[in-house]
Amino acid sequence: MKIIIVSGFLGSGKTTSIIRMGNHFKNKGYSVAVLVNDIGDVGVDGQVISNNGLKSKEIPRGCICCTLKYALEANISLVQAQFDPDILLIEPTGVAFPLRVKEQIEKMEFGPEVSMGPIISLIDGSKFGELMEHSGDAIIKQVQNADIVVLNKQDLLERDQLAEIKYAIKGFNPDSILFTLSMEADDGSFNSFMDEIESSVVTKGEHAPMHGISDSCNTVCDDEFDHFNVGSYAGSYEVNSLLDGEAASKLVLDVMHSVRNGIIDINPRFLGHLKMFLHTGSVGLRASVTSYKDQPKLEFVVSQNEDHGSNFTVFAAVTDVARDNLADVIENVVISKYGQFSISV
Ligand SMILES: Nc1nc2c(ncn2[C@@H]2O[C@H](COP(=O)(O)OP(=O)(O)OP(=O)(O)O)[C@@H](O)[C@H]2O)c(=O)[nH]1
Ligand SMILES: [Mg+2]
Repeated sequence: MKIIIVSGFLGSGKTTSIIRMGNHFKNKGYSVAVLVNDIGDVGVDGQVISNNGLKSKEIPRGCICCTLKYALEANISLVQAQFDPDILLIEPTGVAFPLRVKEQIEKMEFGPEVSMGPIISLIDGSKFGELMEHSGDAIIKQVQNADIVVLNKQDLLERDQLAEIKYAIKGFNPDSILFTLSMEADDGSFNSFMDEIESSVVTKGEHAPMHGISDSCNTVCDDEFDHFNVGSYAGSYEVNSLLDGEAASKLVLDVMHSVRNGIIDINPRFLGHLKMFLHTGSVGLRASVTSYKDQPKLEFVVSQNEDHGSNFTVFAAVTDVARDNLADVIENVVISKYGQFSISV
């Protein structure tokens, strides 16, 4: 089993990339599983990934590079026992430094059948300036930790902006391989990117040595949250009826607009990720906002889950807003929709 870490700041496109990469690998005959780590108490990405046809496990509530390193080890073993994939894609949280995740895995005792592939770091080109202004050192460190850097969301950038950002990234990590991509667009660059990943998976991954886990990095992890100054909150709610597509979109858009406005009242220039997933019957609806500038983006996926009830998960991790304030905003917005949509906690 080859492990590939797909990292990058909140909302940079990790889950989008993992779904696309995973399905690309599957089409080439590899078996694939995904481990996703969310900062919040309830995860969103695991549901999105499994609704897109990939086997996944979620590790919520913290960071797998330190406080959850035992959960990481247990989950890698579980994935291996249950799915025995050729490739395991790991999505750390958006505030993680991926080299630490790799180092933790290298200390685990998996034996020669588990080895490390490349670290990929994504960067959202459309927010490059603001990200650098807010937490430049930490963003640079994520780039420096990578073997392969993806300058993502090229569809939102002009040609001269792209050239400037590429120049800066090359300066941060001259040894990395840099791809400029749009993970959502269908052009040839994605195939070149996947050719590079495939060749490093097949030929270059080193075996993970066996050392046993060290206990040394809890404080470092707290630093990571500090580096980005991100607060986070997640809530999960039951919807007591099945909604059709129109009602589902209305609920998600209503909540998204209200939560986004509530966060803007606290931090008018927030960066991060406000994301929601509504699963109702055979429909999954994913919604996303990655900064104060974004309008909500909705995406329907046909649910591949057996469970045909309805549930709704709301997650926010944003810069310079405390967790309690995020909790107030989200809970108040959801409560205000209770009557209209028959939601319960
Ligand atoms: N325009 C554009 N949007 C993209 C691209 N890639 C991802 N997105 C959008 O960016 C948003 C965030 O994408 P995700 O894949 O959820 O990002 P993430 O890094 O997994 O986010 P977290 O797990 O919350 O840190 C979603 O609305 C995606 O649709 C891209 O290439 N172009
Ligand atoms: Mg994600």
